[in-house]
Amino acid sequence: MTMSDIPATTTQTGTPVASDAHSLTVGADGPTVLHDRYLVEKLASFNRERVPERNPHAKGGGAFGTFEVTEDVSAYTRAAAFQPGATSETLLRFSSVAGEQGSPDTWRDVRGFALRFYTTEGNLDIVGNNTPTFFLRDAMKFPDFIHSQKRLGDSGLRDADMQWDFWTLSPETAHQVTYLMGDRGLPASWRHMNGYGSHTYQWVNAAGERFWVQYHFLSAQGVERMDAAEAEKLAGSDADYYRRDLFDAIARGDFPSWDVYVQIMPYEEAKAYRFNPFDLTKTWSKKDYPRIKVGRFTLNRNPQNFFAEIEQAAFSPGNQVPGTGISPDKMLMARVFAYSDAQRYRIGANYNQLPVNQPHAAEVRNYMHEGQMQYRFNPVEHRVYTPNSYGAAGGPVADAAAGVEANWESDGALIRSAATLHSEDDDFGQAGTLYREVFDDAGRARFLDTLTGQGRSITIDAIRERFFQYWTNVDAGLGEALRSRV
Ligand code: HDE
Repeated sequence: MTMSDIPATTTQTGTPVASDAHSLTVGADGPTVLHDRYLVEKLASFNRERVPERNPHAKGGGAFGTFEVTEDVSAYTRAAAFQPGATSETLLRFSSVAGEQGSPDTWRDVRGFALRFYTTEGNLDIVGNNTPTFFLRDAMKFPDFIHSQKRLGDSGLRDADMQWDFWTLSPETAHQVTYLMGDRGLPASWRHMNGYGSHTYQWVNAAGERFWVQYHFLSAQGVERMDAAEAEKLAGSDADYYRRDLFDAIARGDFPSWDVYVQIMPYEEAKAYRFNPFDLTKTWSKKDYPRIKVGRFTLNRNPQNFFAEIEQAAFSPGNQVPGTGISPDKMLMARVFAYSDAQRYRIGANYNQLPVNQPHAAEVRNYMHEGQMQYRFNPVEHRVYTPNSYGAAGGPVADAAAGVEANWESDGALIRSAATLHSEDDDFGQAGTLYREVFDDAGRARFLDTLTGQGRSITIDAIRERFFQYWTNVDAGLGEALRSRV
């Protein structure tokens, strides 16, 4: 039988190979020869299939879509992607934080919500979570925090003692831990959760006026939770439950969407706001700064290749565009360094040349070149340096008017300090409000059950005592209830 209608397998350099199954040997049972170049190439390629997984946010999934601006927010930003009627291609990657690549989707965790807009002014990445806050307010603590969520040095096991040891010694975690132990820690699916930029960012309008901004992405599917018992069952029976749910929904044409809102704070109001508006452990009151609608994005295209398009997707909060930018949030400033650094290690120096990471609606023009796996290159007449005297043919010239950057005034001595100047800055206040005023009775009951289980899993008395004190600081009644139940 001839198989000539099926194309022949080839080597990586395009030469047809004689067998998919048999190595070249000396006689039927003789030694395998080293010059079987196809066998060697196949095994070598296999050995190099994995890149280092993200540390954290290793387990995830994602899809592409379209963002459309339905309102007029041009008074606040000049970014082309946010002008009335503008549309941009988007990429959204969801993830869990602590688990590794193969870990069950339905373990309780905060969920990553990494959103990219491929805009005509370059890629804009808002790398957020399904919570509007975070555990910390200084990047110096981040590696320790993630270590405490991951695994013990000796046994390689996850460990409640180390999680609660870290949390209870770091009171600024209380607000986010309240979110985590509440219903947000177990969403019904990725489609049924909101996303948040979490940090304060800056917008700049065409007149150069500056605003502080918080992004909210509200699920059009509604926010739904999963029962703890169901989550535990799924963790065993369908570890990829969220990944499957998203992929299947898009494959059947049931496209999930999110409404994009912002809270806008006039630039000058930051100084006197009752909370430090750049403190990532806090939210801004929606009474003070109501949500303003911007538009909607819909996920309508599954990846064709998970590794190339999702595993190698390289987000960075530093990817901002003219009219958007970062703020003096210490965490955000550190993230601008950390993400690109992680990608250079994880994927390689030229990671931004990969199809998923290169801009799709803008051009790249600069004098950076070469390095491992260079793929893109400049037109032949470009100089390899700037300044040069060759005019437009010689290559690009930076333009201060085009490259509008977020900015703010800052002054002071170099210090290492937690000091803050805002009247209501504390660690437990907003956590208490979340528990008492945002959770409903049923949500509070579930929260108490979850914390009871957590408290019982602590094996060291001093840590358990701090656990009681931590929750007493959030709410005295809650602390008492836990003392009697754990
Ligand atoms: Fe991340 N974070 N992070 N993080 N994070 C990473 O980036 C980091 C923080 C978030 O789907 C890493 O490529 C530091 C806040 C998401 O690809 C790493 C600090 C928020 C994702 C990293 C933070 C996040 C990451 C892992 C403290 C929400 C997945 C490898 C200053 C507002 C993105 C990588 C994706 C991933 C560092 C804090 C969300 C190591 C240093 C706050 C959604 O670079």
